[in-house]
Amino acid sequence: MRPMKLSVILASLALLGPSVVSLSSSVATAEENPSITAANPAAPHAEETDAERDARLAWWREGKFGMFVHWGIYSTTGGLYKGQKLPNSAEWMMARGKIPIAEYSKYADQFNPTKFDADEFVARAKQAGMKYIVITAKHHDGFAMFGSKCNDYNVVDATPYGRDIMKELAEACQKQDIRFGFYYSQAQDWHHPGGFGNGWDKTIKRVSSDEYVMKKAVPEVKQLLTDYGPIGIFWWDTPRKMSKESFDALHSLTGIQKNVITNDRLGEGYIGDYKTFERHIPAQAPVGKDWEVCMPISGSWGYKIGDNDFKSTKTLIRNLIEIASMGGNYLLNVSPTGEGTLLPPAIERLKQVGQWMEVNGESIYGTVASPLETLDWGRCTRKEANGETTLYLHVYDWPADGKLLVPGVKNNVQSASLLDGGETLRTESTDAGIVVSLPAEATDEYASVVKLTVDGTLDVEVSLPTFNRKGSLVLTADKAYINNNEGSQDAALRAHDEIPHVGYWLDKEASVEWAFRTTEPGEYEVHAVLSVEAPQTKFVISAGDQSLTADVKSTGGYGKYQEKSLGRLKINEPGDHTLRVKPVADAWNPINLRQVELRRVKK
Ligand code: FHN
Repeated sequence: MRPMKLSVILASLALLGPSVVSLSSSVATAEENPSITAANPAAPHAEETDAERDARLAWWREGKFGMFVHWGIYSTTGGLYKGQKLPNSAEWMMARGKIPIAEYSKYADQFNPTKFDADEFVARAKQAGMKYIVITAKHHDGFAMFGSKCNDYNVVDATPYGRDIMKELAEACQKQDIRFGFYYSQAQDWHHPGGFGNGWDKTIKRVSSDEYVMKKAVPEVKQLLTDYGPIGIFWWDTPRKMSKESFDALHSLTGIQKNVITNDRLGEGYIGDYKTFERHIPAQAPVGKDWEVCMPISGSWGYKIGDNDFKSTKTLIRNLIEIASMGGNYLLNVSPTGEGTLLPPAIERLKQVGQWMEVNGESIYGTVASPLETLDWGRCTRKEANGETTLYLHVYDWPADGKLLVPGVKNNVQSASLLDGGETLRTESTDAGIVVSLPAEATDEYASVVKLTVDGTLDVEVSLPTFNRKGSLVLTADKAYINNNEGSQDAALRAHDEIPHVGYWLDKEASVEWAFRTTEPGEYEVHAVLSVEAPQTKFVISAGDQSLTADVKSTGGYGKYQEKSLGRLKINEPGDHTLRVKPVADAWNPINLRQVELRRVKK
């Protein structure tokens, strides 16, 4: 089918018009909420000033901590198919089990979460200290957890439950002052004949992805951004190659809510408002970017029978602290069952995290990255206001001698105290930094927080790998961030002869990246130490808008590492950059990557 002209798409968007019909009256509609406007074909936020952007992201940067929810008809099965456990996350069961659409759709008949209570659900997130909720309005299986107006494969029309869960949650969030957001699988849709990802159901009479986008994704995204009140976040996922028209159409819809915040997973260069990391905390924070780590509280995103891999409360609290100390947000996922409740281990951990946040929330909310180097006793978050800086020292390892060194800080101390209880603490300024005298006992088993306020700002520069005097920069696997795609074999850090490498890199959607700094424009030879078993493999190395395609021949086996010269890269602007290695989808064969080296080309 000939790709639809943008004008045709926008005309059809306009046809959709501002829908004012909403299923229940209490969620604000376009009329009642000026921030909800008719489809704005212009590129949302294109004209936005930095100040306007800061204002729009302020609540999100202040909130730091959100709840992610993966819930769908797959939750009725707990990931079991014909009594068999399927690999990976439960929401991928249709794909892992290669379940035909006709068979999978029948799970909707069983979806009846009678124990679900939207107010109680939101209250649980609020008690845990979470400031926003992002829930799967539609995941890859194509099932809508809201009353989709463009097809009846949804919770209102296709389940015995028959209620619009998204509407009830939107209301509960408004009542409890929790920001509400939608996850929407814009490309993968294993139910629609034009959706991406269903290669196993041979009964599908395929149509173009443009048709899928125009007939399903666009009307649904529009409905979600029009009929459910103020939407704080729109969370795209697993981008796939679509037509420019389709990307533009989806992107332009976010103009319906001028304050909505979007992530970086729409694809096609639509980087959104913040960068996402999944399941792992990056070794280095992306510089100058807003970012968020999403992570399951257990192993699977969707509810999975037998998934008892719950992270401890200690791990969850220290993840939140770690991420905040690097300047990021934490989106912690929970997995409601088919009945609409959370499992006791999740409820218990949320409660305990909430108890810690009750006492220590000030050391997380509204903080920014620690200016200090890696601390051996814990982590640090920071707030700057009214000409003074407050450091929140999250102590994991309470010093036996009661002396806590805050290295490198020379500022005059105003005050120091324990956040829990407020006990005043003595301090001493030394050449090494400020030494805080602590009482004998830690105040908390997870992290004891010391509040240290000093005059002025702390001008400690965040260090990033940069070039040595010879003009060389070596980026090793152990310092890399690995972007994995869910459901696939995880590319991960491994080692041969105790030398770390990124290995098991079967998935062509996975990529590896490093943050680094240059101090001058330059051209660089790119060398890599790697091993390849297959006769040949291709991947792209990019930094900013510059990239090169590496075409690498076999090294004779995964254990046989060679240094390969891959070509040159120009980096015109001095500053902070991200070097990314990403497979060429149709020419990829796995490699084990030990390191990438940039060598400045002498002028
Ligand atoms: O495939 C999805 C997966 O099911 C889950 O939704 C995660 C959450 O970030 N995202 C994709 C994998 O990257």
